[in-house]
Amino acid sequence: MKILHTADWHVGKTLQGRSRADEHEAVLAELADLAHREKVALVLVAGDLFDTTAPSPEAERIVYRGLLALSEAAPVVAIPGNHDSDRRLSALTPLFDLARVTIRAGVSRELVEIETRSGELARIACIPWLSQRYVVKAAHLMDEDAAQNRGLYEERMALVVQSLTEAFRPGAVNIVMAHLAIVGAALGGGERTAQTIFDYWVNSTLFPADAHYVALGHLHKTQQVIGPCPIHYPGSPIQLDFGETDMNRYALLVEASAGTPAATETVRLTSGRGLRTVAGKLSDLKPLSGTTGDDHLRVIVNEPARVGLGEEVRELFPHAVKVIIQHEASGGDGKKQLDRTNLTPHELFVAYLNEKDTEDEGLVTLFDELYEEAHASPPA
Ligand SMILES: [Mn+2]
Repeated sequence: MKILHTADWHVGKTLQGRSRADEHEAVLAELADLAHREKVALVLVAGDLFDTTAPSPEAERIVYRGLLALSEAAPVVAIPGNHDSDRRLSALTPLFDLARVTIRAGVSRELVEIETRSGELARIACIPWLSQRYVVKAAHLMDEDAAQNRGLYEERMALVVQSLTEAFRPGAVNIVMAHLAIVGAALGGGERTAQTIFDYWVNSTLFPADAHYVALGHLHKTQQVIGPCPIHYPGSPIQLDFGETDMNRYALLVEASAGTPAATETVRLTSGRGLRTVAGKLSDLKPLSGTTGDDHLRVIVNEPARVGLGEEVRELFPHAVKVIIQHEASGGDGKKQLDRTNLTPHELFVAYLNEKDTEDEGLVTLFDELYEEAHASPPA
């Protein structure tokens, strides 16, 4: 049977406040076209459909219509990722069931079964994103050191995978779909930092050799992971972050049968706009004007700051979403030190991210949550 595997849509993600809704709409339509054209028997969406757990109505419209459009080509099975709200998705489960879209928001021993028109059976063990706090009991998180907790997380994830895949059956196409990070795999860029730290990485050896295919989400770079069976990340369908090195985006077409391990083919997706960084003195940048197509640009200008420089750069590059003026002062004292004395922890963290040239609202929210948690008064 032919399967379309995609993940990490991150619908709702903006770029310096600019909406990317049109790109997301276009790329989901491109995926639905691909599913129709290739007559796939099954579509797998391995988490991070949304960029936040509280998406805008526009983001919801795009994702839900995208899922429905895919389901017109073939049955769809989806799991939440670390950016999704499992509760929001699980609330919609009964409605989506009516439309051949199965959303598995929690862990269940009952595998999802999809029978194709030709009578082939796919059995899918679904493992949505599980936080360390969920998998390793809170008490352990407080007692043990980080390395031990990582071990515990991995150990318990292995138990989860094992207990679900025990239900694999000869004669069916046995699939694991999961949202997690595998040791040795490469980050694509734009993943949420706090949840890509090594606490959450597991070894590919926890997947069983009798899985015909492991459909992963979480890392944004298209890649195969070495392991006991075919294990793949499709990557995000549009480029999400300036830090991403590969501008090409893909979906995976998987050919699987009960008799052989799956073979995959990468299919290039072209709907999203590129994210590109150009850097140099104004004289270096001028010749590049008009050569960058409709790519979103980050422009780093190596000139002393002066009034009007930003506007000049934006005139050269109308698609510039970020202009950074970065002049290495000769003999100066380097970066101006920020006066930190009167800043709140929230402001300090935002200032730190700015210094690192990172903008991630999700990360700031996570920081705020953790800070609150750490300072909450203990129960009486
Ligand atoms: Mn993701």
